[in-house]
Amino acid sequence: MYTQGLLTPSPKSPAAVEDAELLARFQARIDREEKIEPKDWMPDQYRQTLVRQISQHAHSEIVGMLPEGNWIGRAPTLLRKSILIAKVQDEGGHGAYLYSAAETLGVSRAELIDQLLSGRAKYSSIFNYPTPTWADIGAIGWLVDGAAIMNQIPLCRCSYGPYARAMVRVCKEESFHQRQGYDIMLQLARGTPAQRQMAQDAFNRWWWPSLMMFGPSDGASQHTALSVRWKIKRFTNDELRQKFVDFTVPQAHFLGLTVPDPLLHLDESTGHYRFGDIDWSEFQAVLAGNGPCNRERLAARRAAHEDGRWVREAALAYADKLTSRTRSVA
Ligand code: FAQ
Repeated sequence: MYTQGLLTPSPKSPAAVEDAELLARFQARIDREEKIEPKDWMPDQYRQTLVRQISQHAHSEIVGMLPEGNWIGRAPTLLRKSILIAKVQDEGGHGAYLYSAAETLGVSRAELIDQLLSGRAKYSSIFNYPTPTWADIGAIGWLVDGAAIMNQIPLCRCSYGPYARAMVRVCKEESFHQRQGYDIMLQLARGTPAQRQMAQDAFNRWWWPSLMMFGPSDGASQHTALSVRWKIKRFTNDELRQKFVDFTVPQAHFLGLTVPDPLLHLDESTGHYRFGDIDWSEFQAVLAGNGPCNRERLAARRAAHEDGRWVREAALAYADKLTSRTRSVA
């Protein structure tokens, strides 16, 4: 889709000394809302920030297939099953677009996947939680995809062209995902007392981890200031978290669910919902690999990678065969 050949010198070469003039011109392009494209000059740190964020995002989509994949064989109806299969496939597609976008920055997909499987790369904390009931599938669609949309709509205006363009389609699909999740919750909320309780329990499990998806609070976020200056991020973590709370609490009320936060209240003077403190020690534990499902998730990805080895080898052998045939004809 995109070439990896850069017309500008490699950022590691002496010719790529990032002098003040180049940086000023680069910042001026960003300020004029011009898109930065793969072959354009960019500061090394801009490139590194994008590789880090886009690859973590890609890994999140791929690992994010697992909690819901767990329910494909147990979805309550044929319709729910086919919707869930489509959703999980979409997430795999999002991972593929995002790895392609990262590759435009000069890093290979194989290298990125190796970082994930060796445990060196991060992926979203949210996918380290279990899905014990069908209501968890509703909660993921409603809350996790809802949070993902809140975060990703502004990424459609990210300064880096390939990432911004990939996000447009991703957001359209996430919107369908969010609606299907809300629809599951609505059906459970209108169901028997046991079904309503199941919906409430899943909501209790996913509410706080969903708020953590937006990342550390602004005071603790290492990358936000620079990413906002470079228009990779258009909003800070806390701004997006607040938007999500304001958007989601009325939806919870419509479902007749109770937000599991005794401190939550509407601040009439600002129109924003104020919420209690997030347990950042839980967030840090999940990031350190000690969440409820971290080990299980990585083990599943490693097994899938091994299972797919023969496909990669066969594809490479076929590509080699085609190349040697073309050579012998020429
Ligand atoms: N989990 O300085 P900041 C989805 C890390 S996709 C794990 O604030 P930044 C679709 C952060 O990487 C969900 N790590 O960092 C779906 C950094 O670590 P590093 C994924 C986290 O980048 C739905 C450190 O903490 N979405 O849900 C988390 O400026 C359903 C310091 O943080 C994206 O990736 C976290 N929650 O802001 C799929 C969106 N938060 O690299 C399947 C794109 C922070 O220094 C089913 N990413 N960290 O070692 C972003 O917007 C940003 O990267 C943030 C973090 C906002 C996540």
